[in-house]
Amino acid sequence: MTDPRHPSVPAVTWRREGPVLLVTIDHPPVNALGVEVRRGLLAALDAAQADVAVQAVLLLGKGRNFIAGADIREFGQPPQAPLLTDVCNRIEACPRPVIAAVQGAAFGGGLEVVLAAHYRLAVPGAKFALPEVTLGLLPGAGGTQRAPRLIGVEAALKLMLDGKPVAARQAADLGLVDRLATGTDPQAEGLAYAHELLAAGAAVRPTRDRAIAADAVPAARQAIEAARGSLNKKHRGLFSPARIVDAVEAVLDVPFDEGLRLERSFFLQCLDTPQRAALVHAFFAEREAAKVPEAGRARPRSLERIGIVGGGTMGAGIAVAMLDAGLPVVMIERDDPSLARGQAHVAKVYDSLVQRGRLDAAERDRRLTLFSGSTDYAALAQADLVVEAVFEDMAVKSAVFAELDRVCKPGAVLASNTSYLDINALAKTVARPQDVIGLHFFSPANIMKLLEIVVPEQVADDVVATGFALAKRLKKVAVRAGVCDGFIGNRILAVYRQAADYLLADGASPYQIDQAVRHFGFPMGPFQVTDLAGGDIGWATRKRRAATRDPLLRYVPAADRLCERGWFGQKTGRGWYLYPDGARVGQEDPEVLAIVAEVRQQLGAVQRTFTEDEILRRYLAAMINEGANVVHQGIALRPLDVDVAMLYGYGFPRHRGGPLHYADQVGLDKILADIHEFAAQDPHFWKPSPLLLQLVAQGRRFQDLNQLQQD
Ligand code: 3H9
Repeated sequence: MTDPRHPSVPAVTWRREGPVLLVTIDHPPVNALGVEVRRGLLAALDAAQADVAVQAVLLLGKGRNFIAGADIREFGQPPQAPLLTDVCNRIEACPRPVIAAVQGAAFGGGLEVVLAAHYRLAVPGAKFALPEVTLGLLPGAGGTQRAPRLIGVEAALKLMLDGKPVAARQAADLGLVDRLATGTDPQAEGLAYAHELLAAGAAVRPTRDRAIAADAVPAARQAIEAARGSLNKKHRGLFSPARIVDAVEAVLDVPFDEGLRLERSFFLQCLDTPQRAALVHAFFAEREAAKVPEAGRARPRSLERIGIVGGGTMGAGIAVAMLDAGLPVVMIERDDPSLARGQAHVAKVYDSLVQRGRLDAAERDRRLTLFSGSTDYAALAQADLVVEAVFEDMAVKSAVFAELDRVCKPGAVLASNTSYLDINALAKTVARPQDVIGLHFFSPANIMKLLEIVVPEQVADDVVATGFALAKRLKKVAVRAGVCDGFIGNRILAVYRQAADYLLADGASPYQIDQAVRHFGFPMGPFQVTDLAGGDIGWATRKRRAATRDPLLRYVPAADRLCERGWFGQKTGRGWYLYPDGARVGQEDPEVLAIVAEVRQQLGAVQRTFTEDEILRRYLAAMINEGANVVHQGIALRPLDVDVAMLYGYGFPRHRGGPLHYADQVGLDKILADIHEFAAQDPHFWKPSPLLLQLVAQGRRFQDLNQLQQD
């Protein structure tokens, strides 16, 4: 069976070694179970049965992973025979023992192959998962029926509903694997195990024949009810988790084959949902975002030592992110007390991880040995990359860059963490503008997944490639952004935040807006976000922009009125919401509503009521329209970069795929019609993006622009 990407190499090969048929899946990059692999596996099983000398079959995956799962690219296309579920049934029905020897990932359909085998072995580093739920699916090749039979209903539900990998040791404890090998070569370990099994006369052990013991049934039913009960809380608005629970319940109620039929019908239902399409889009978009022209043209520079200038919340968070990735960090501050504060910030982050049981104390101490500080820029002489994270002021940042220009070795990457300043201008202040780049981390920098890599005019390709390599090392999702005020994310945020202010001015309450946005799937609404981040931050930005504000645009000073009272949100105990006694969840505040009413009166805005749907249409149209502008102006390379930024930095619900994917699903003509409708009342704010107009005129979608030619 040949692989379409490498036509001369068969995706599955087999050869007999003594009594054991070694069946190897070799389908780069991750041995996904595409049609050629499925056909290859059937052919290998035929070969096993045709050869009387074969007494056992050993399944192996070549490369770093056993099998990453079904080929996600096939979803949404007409299914091609054989189905994976039939392949798994054939594996299970093989009259000779089938052994799976796993290294790296056995995920999704990969784990279903393992479950269908008769014996399972894991080498160190093997990991097992049923992550279909993260793609809006359920295990569709027998996983919902075999996993509960093998490891029990409760554990199987957890595996399927969390979608998270378990390591080899835990898999063995669960009963998911029979043998933990000590050696790392799956072929050698698998062969030894196969010989051992043959010597012991081990028989085939179809998982389908296992039954849930009668005395385990009440607990299993309880686990199912508990899972069902928690769906609303843990998987709100999602389709596939409920079907997972239904499919697992079938294990208790119907024979295996009937269970498989139910599983298949639930799988097809899931496959058909917009949620599945959105989650698969998110999966690929995250990976595509790293494919930028510069990284295609140049290799990253080496990164061994990191410098960070500034020990505030941001600098400390970035330091922790680097230390967590095993990169040594030198922190620079202007004087000893500031340095001590910066170091204390870093220590505090680690101490809280230890307190919450997320890290053990020895590991914290080990990471902190990589951390040092200085008030002398000379300590950065050997740094390969320095991130400046000082006060957002051009003069202050240029002064730092002058120092970096003086002390850093040739070829060091000089990065700024600015969130809106002009990096082109900053780069021009040094003698090596080709080394200057923006690395826009999001707070808390050690937690938030998004990293905007801001690419100034003169930056060298290999510096951009280094930014992406760093993101990968930090396990962050990187998005390339051009230089403009706010780059991709904050620029779009400014516009939809403004739409929220207009909704407020025209009659919607902040609480109603937040609720509508939460119901759409964001973890928080815009007013809650302000309270969490601190209202003073936005206030400072508004003051800075006051002089250049477009006089034709309405200005809603409600947030200013709160800030003037010192109501900055959670940290001051009140903002848009009340937080009595340090509460994390806010309460609605009648005084805020009174202030809002006063502001509305001053503005003379015509008051009306809004339904939740109307609120969302405006909020999202503003987001989508500015997203289109960002693509149109080349600030984002492709629509998918906007989606990734909003998914990983701004809480856009993943099951909706990002604002531009969502717009495609709704229909761009509908979005445009909304914008025209809103523009009738406020033409200065609601101006359709030229890209949106163009796409609608051409009958195209954002998705059509997602193919990027690497040059
Ligand atoms: C399933 O199995 C359904 C079944 O129950 C039922 C069926 C009936 N398919 O992540 P990486 C590509 S649902 C196609 O950067 P890593 C990926 O796009 C599936 N392509 O590598 C990238 O391509 P490119 C359940 C896939 O080393 C390249 O491989 N399984 C798939 O950081 C490298 O990927 C999952 O959800 C796939 N399944 O991580 C597992 N997987 O180079 C998804 C990867 O062109 N995969 N690609 O950009 C993973 O979690 C990670 O890829 C893995 C490796 C941990 C395996």
